[in-house]
Amino acid sequence: LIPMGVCPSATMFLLRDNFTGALARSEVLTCTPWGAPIIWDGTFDPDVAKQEARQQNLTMGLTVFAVGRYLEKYLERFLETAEQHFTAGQSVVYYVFTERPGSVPCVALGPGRRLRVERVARERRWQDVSMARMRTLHAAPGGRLGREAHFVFCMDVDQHFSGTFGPEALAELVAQLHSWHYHWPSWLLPFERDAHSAAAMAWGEGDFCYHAAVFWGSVAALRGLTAHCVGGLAWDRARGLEARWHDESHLNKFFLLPAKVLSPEFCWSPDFGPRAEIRRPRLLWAPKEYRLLRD
Ligand code: 2GW
Ligand code: MN
Repeated sequence: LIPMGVCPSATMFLLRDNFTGALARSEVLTCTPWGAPIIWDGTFDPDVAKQEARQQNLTMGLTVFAVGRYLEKYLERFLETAEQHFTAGQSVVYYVFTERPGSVPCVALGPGRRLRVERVARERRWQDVSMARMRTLHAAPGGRLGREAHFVFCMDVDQHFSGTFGPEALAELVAQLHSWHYHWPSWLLPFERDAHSAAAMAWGEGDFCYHAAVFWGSVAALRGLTAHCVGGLAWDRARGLEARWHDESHLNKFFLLPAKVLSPEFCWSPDFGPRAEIRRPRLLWAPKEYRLLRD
């Protein structure tokens, strides 16, 4: 487990975010050293969050890339389970980026929910497929997404929803604790250490490792994030470098002090087995089939 920390602004965020049971999770860290809440199951009232989002009449964008074999393999289940669990009852626009718009499965959508398909080029190397997402996401607010969505969730497609994923997760910019590493000491975290890379983290820098399979925020905040990552990726490429975890390394460099952090319950792998602190997983990773898919 992550050691318990002292949170200077605990009372403040209890009041501000209507936390009902933060003390019920005294066994886990519910606040970062810089005062940002870490959202665990039981530390928020889902109804309050839902009501607030409805009152503000927010539209959520959800972007997902399904290129090459990932389209047939993952997209349908991702969308079907999103319809069941992702901000139910609210206005949602899915943006599916693929090189084969005609092959996107027809998924029945609830009222107020739309799906848009955007064409992207297929990169040759898989590392480029993943990294090119940052460029596409950076350009996206210039199109329909910028006019339609207030908040944008960016997700990997090789996962599916297994529990309510909703407004409790909203904030200007949110990072997901990586469920591989949340209980590791920070010096072991797999940050980029090559000082020549734009994603390089100095020893002692970076308290947590964040997962690029889910990040989100306001459209404006995401423009800042994607600009940073696009710039970092270009910097590295110009020097013949590629960060250890590609776009994820640059995301971690950007996310030194995120305003809100989600517990690993929100993006969990069933392969880890049951753990006392993981109560209700919200997104589950598909089994990694790297050998099969990366050739
Ligand atoms: C990527 C790697 C190897 C083979 C295929 C692909 C691939 C990815 C692809 O053929 N088609 C495709 O649409 N993608 C998209 O990129 C898809 O949305 C997928 O979920 C995403 C990231 O690739 P993924 O899920 O295979 O990589 P992970 O789960 O190991 O991801 C983490 O690390 C990546 C960088 O290495 C990214 O930062 C990712 O966001 C992280 O979760
Ligand atoms: Mn993935």
